[in-house]
Amino acid sequence: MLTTIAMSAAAVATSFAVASPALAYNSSWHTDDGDPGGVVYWTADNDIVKICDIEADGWATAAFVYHRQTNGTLAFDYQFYVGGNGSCADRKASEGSTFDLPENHNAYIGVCLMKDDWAQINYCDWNEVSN
Ligand SMILES: [Ca+2]
Ligand SMILES: [Ca+2]
Repeated sequence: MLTTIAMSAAAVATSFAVASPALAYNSSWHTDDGDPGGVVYWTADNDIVKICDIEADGWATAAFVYHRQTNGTLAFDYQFYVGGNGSCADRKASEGSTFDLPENHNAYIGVCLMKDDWAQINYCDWNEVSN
């Protein structure tokens, strides 16, 4: 009985720890399919790009991350994906140089549906966000 109570308390504490940062994102948008299967959350603080697969549709959710250079052109930074309805993944500046986007340069992020190990990419929705 004591073990059960302790585990419940730990589960509650974990869900709070996960929920808090999710409320602090700066912008969010969905993939372009009619009943969207993917969503992205952008947080300028720590350059957090979080994506979630929100539909059991046979597609994973992918993100493509660029930044706007001083000369106006876009520079590619990284891409990643997460598959499985209800699954989320994120990348952030604190994970290393690839993910540390330049400050005071807009980020340009696409959220897409992806399948077959990047062979099919569709329903992308792009947004340029300040950083
Ligand atoms: Ca930033
Ligand atoms: Ca899916």
